[in-house]
Amino acid sequence: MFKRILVANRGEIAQRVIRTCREMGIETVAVYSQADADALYLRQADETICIGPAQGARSYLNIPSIISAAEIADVEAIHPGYGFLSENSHFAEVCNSCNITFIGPSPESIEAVGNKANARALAKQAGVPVVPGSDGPVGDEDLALRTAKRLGYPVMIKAAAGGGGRGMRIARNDPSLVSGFHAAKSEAEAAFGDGTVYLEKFIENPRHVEFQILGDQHGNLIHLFERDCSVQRRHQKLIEESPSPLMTPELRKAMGDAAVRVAKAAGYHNAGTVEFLVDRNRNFFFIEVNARIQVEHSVTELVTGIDLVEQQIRIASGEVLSLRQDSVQQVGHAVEVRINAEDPDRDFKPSPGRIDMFVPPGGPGIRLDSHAFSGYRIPPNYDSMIGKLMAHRPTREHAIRCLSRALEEFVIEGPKTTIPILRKILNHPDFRAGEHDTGFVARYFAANPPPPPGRGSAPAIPAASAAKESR
Ligand code: MV4
Repeated sequence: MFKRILVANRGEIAQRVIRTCREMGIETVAVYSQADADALYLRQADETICIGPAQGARSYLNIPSIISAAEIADVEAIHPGYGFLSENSHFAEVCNSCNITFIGPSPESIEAVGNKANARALAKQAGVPVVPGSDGPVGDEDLALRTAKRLGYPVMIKAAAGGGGRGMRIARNDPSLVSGFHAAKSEAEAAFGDGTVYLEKFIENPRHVEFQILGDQHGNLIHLFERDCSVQRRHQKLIEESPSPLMTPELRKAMGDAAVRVAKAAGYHNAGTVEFLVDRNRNFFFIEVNARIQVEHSVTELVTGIDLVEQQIRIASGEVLSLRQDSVQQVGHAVEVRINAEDPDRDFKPSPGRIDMFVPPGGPGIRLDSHAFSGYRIPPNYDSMIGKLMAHRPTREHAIRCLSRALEEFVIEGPKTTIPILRKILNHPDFRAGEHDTGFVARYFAANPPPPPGRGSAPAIPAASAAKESR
């Protein structure tokens, strides 16, 4: 087992990785940017190294800085967290060539699944249902038009190098297909340096269901059941839960087997996620693989009792997976909300700055993973998530009530947060019924438009209720 690990990330996930390392008796080296110098989780690390200025490109994405820190601090491995360098095959390769273990998949599997057209082909070969679509990349207008004719409109144009909603276009007729084809291509070329696109039939308002997988370096691969992430806004997840309310035992078995087949076809080791769309008739279709630990991994930890970061570290050190498929069980129901410093009344505009008061909730069934505290200054340079609040209870109904209660307890004064909108969604009849799909948040905001700028959200309020304003 490793003696010393460098954590190449910040915020919630840096703290999360440090916590598990400490429980495992592994020393940690935390790297930080100048903007994060005051972060409290740095105190839990055995050593801290500043790797550059605030801008991500010059710190958390700066490969030479991070590798230098790793060499100076003499670590054996690097945990990349999520985002930043976590799915960068070049970084994984550089780590390996410097004799530092990258705690993640091999560079080859990162590449195999990072190209979504390739991942789709792998899934198809493995006998896993994919969305009806093009046979590989679509190189020109003519092939795009012929493919769309075969599929029938509407279709989706997707960037092979994209994912998470970037570089996608919907087309409902020939002219919009032609313009969308070129738009998606140039957007992907500019964003990823790769303009490859492919086509899929557009599934209207699907559910987003993903399976957590774990594979070791010896060919053992299992799944840890599903998460439902259908409550999203512009491809940002707001709420995640496990189990999925739409799941049946038969569907779970079929999708879990499919997730394992896709990951095996990619020679995957590490923790990972296999994403599916599920349509109205409970047909499921593979869409992509995420080659990292995800933000929402913790709902899986709650229902399975398995520490996924610990598993990642054990797998990277070469251990044989100690878990078998039939020893993993889903117990109870876990729901997670992402607390972001954003203003839901201002189109989720980031709301960085000082947290004047931070009173975390607690009590039975609650887990809070957050690096924030009273007096913490949220830097404007990174994504705005300041924590994840989760409830784990015997039933979905109970978990939602528990989480709702905890959100009411939660006091964050200073920045605007997503807490008020999360409370409204948790109490919404469609969410309570588990009948929401990926169109739910858009429909909610269409029915409940935010107040116009300058009025409505900031009335003169009595001092007694002022403390509740950011809730
Ligand atoms: C789709 C789709 C409908 N049909 N593909 C968005 C993010 C990326 N992971 C895949 N996405 C979608 N792909 C086909 N063929 C609808 C979405 C989609 C979506 C998917 C999951 C969760 C939320 C979403 C919100 C809008 C669109």
